[in-house]
Amino acid sequence: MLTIYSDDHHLHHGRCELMDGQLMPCFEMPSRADHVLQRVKDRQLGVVHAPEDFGMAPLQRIHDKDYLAFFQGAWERWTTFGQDGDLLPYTWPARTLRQVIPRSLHGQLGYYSFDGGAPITAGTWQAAYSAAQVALTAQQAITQGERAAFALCRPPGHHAASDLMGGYCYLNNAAIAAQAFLDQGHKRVAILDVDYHHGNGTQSIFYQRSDVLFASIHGDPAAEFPFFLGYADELGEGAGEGFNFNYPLPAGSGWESWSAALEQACGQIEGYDADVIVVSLGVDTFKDDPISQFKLDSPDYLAMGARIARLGKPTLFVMEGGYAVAEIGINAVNVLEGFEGDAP
Ligand code: SP5
Ligand code: ZN
Repeated sequence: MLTIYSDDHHLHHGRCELMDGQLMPCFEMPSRADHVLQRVKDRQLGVVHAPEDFGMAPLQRIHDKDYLAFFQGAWERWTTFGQDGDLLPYTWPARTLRQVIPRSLHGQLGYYSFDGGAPITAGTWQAAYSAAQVALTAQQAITQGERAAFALCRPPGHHAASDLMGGYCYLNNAAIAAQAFLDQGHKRVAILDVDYHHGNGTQSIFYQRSDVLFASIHGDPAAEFPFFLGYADELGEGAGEGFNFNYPLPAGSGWESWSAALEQACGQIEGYDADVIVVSLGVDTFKDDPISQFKLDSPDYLAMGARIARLGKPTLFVMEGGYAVAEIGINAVNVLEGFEGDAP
């Protein structure tokens, strides 16, 4: 399988995230992608190519123009305050407050984010821009005839909405790629999100549309980040009604219950008759993940890939979460090897 990868991800190395009531060293770190790349090479998965540059237009198909301009310029504005440390939001337009964009940098950052988990550093824009180009380059390879491709994106994307960053995500790589498939003539794209966390950004982007089906298996939002989206009764709205499927599972879920949910998600995707599948590939479902509560083991990822392969469609894998850094490469590449059916 072809892998697309850019070294630019190293430009994003946040120091701290606000999580569980505390400032903590970032779990989303550069070594994550380095380990996945190393495993791709060790297992001789296939060639690794650098991304092409498709410019801003495909990003603007998903993200609000003002959001992109804000994100691109935020670091520069922060430095004019004499600051050179990570920039984090600290106040948000919650209930009772007006959704009006203020003039202040911090006000705007609160407006364009939903949590304190996505620090902006000097290189964050460039890293996120390149990750989106990684997804688009892998997407192009599939339109040119590849059965499957792996977009080794970092930072991840599935929590990012059209005008919101959060949950380590800034640009929604999977959504950008899905839209590119449609813009190039595909009619129906299915996004299967297997990350431990609900893909709130992706869901919100396509919630009112029938040309992208979204199915996500994740920790129950009543107990787990991102808390405010991802329940089973969210089925889409308007033209999108019947094209959104959430499978929230309790803490402690292992392969037996997880794979039963996968079976249901795959059933929906089969009924939809998608032209192409985009997999939001997070491996934070792993039993030793430091911030997650599922119990999948490394061999389970082979079975996951094999089941996705049985959908029988061209498939784009887009890297999302996974924070057990020592095992992230094994688990992510196991999905890809399971898909290709050449597992040991
Ligand atoms: C892409 C992605 O996986 N983003 C995840 C962002 C999660 N941020 C909040 C995590 C809160 C974790 N709480 C863990 C409690 C375990 N002690
Ligand atoms: Zn996650």
